[in-house]
Amino acid sequence: MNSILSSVLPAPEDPILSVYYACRDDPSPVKLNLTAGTYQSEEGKPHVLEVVRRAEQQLANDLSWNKEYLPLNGLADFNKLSAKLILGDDSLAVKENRVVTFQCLSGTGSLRVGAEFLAQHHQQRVIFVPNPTWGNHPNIFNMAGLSVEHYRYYDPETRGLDFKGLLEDLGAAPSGAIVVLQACAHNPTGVDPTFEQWEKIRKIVRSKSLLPFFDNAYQGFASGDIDSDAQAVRMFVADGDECLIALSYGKNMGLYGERVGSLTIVCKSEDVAKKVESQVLLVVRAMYLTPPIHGAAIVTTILKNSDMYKDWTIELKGMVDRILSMRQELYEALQARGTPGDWSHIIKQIGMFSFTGLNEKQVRLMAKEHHIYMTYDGRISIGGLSSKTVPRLADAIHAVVTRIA
Ligand code: PGU
Repeated sequence: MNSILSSVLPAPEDPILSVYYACRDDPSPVKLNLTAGTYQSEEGKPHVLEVVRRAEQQLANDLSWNKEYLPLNGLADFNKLSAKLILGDDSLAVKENRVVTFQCLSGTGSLRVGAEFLAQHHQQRVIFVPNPTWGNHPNIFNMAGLSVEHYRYYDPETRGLDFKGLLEDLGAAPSGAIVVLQACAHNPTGVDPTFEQWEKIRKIVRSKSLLPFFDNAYQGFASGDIDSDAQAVRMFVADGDECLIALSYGKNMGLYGERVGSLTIVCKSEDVAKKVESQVLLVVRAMYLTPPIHGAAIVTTILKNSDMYKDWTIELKGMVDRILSMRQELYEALQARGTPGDWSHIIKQIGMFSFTGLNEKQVRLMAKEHHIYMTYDGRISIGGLSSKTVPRLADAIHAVVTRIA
C-alpha cells in the first residue's frame, strides 16, 4: 500500500537516548545505567524527596484545589517564587516590575518557549552554545528556527575551562547574538567558570550586546546551596541589562516527570516587559494552551512554606553530599587499582556528571563487556552510582583503560 508519508527519513540517533535504550534492552541482571542525569538512591532506585511526598499529601487533602485550566502563564505564586529563587529575595529588577516569568514544561519547555519567542522577535537569529553542551540544546534551538553555533568551552588537555577560547569566540560573535550560558554545574563537563571568570564573561557579553540565555537546570546541585548557585545569573541581572533564564525543578526537587520549570525574562523597563509578556503568552497559547497544574502546585507548596523550604534545602544538600562521596569513592577505587592516568578530575568536577575522559571505543567496551552504560562522550551520571556499584565501575574502567589506550 502506498504511504503518503513514505518520504519521511529516519531521525538521526540521539546521543543520550540511544545508549539509554541500549541499556534498557540489555537483559543482564547486573547492568548499570549511568546515562541520564537523574539522582538515584543508595539502593539504585528512583528517589522521591520526602518534602515532595508531604506537599502531595497536603494537596490531596486540600479540597479547594481543582483541575481547571491555569492561566496561560501558569500559577501566579509559582512564577513569583520561581523568579525569587533565581533572582534573590530583594531583586531590584523584580521591584521595578521589569521581570516576567512563565510556568513552562520543565527546563526543556522553558528553553523552547524562550527560543520560539526569540526566533520571532529578536533581530539576531544566531545562538551560541558551549562546546560541548547538553545534546538536546541544538535540537531545541534549531526546531525553533534559530541558527546554532558553538563557542569553545572545554579543554580536553587540561580537563578544565578553555577560558581564552571562550572569550575569543564570544568576542567574535555577531552583535546581538544569543548566548546560552549554563548557570552552574555544566552538563556534560562538570566544569564551571570561577566568579572572576564569570565577571569577564559578563563584560564581553554586554560590550558586544549579546543576549544571555541562562540554562539553569541544576540550581543547588553545584554547591548544595540555592543562592550560591544563582550567583552567576545574579551578577548579570545586577548590571540592569536583559537576559532570559530557563529554570528546571527536575533535578533539584527530583520532579523529572512532572515537567515543571519556568522561563524568566528580565527586561530593561516595565514597558518592554509588558510587550514581551504579551508575545510570549501568544507563543504559549499556540504551543500547548496552558501549562500543567500538578507539578507547579507541589513546587509552590514547598517554596511558600518556610519549614518545607528549609526541609527541601536539607534534602537537596543530602543529594549533593552523596554525589560528592560517590566521586571520592570512585576516585579512591581507581587509585587503589593503579588505573593508568590521572583521575583527579573526578573529584574536581562538580554537579551531577563526571566527564571521565573515556573515549567512544572504551565506552562501547564498557557496555559490551561490563554492561555499564554512559554517553559516548564518556559522561557518567554520578547521581546513578552507589557504594555497591562503585567497585564494579572502577573494575570496568580499569579493564578498558588497560586494554584500549
Ligand atoms: N538543561 C540541561 C543542561 C540539562 O542537562 C537538562 C536535562 C535540561 C536542561 C532539561 O531538563 P528538564 O527535565 O526538561 O528540566 N538533562 C538530562 C536529560 C536526559 C535526556 O534525555 O537528555 C541529561 O541527562 O543530560
